[in-house]
Amino acid sequence: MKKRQTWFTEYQTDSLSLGLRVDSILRAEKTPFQDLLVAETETYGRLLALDGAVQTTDRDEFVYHEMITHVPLFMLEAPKKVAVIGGGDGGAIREILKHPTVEEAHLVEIDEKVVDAARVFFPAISVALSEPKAHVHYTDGIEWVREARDFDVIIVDSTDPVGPAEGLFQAEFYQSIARALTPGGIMVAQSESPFLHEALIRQMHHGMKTAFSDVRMYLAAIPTYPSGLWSFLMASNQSVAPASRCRSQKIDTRYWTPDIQTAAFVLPKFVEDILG
Ligand code: AG3
Repeated sequence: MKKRQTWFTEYQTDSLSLGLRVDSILRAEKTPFQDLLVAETETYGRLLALDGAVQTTDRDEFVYHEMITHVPLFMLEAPKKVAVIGGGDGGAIREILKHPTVEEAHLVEIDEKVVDAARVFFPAISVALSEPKAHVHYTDGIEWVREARDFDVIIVDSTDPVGPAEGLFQAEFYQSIARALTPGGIMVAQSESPFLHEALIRQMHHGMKTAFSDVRMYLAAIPTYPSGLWSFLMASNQSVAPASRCRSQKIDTRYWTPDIQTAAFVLPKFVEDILG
């Protein structure tokens, strides 16, 4: 008898989808904020989806988590206080805590159920959440940032700009992040795909320019995200360059290298054109 096939499909746009064959569904629940799904896929290992959108898979999570953290952290000689808004799976915190100067890594996640699923089903991603330097806050990132001060790096590891994450893509939020950073502090936000989300990227770029003097984009290849080409916007009120420790400090990574640190900012022409 032929084995019945189950597929997970993300409808990325009205006319585009990604399908992954699934061995089993490990968790499917409605949290107070969103639909959460954990499935075992054949090609990419365990998958976490929120409202039908892939957030992370065991096989390609390293690209996103290394790139959203090490790129800003290696711009500074000695980052001490770092916050992640969203990112309830803990992958960004794991990478941040590889930097020995970091004293506090705060995770600000609105949905406790995401952290719970990560602890149960993604032990290798959530591993650092119980370290003493990790502080987990279950609250709205927008409100939390209003009170936050003296952060060296703030990372916006959000879902797509629908539902709970919408406000994380607005100019007011970036202004409030600017107030929460040290004078040379840096913010980074995941900014979706240059192939599919041109208007959103422009909106984010303009929004960040209202709060920061230096806004730059960098890219990484993430196969399970829409189009596979993903972007990040980095902003600061001082012009930043890779710190010298970027080449000397040994850090265990699989995507990030000192050369990637600079190469990721080299943009294809069509991406430069989006930013204008
Ligand atoms: N943040 C999600 C990036 C957006 C993916 N979008 C999509 N699949 N439509 C990732 C959280 C990982 N810590």
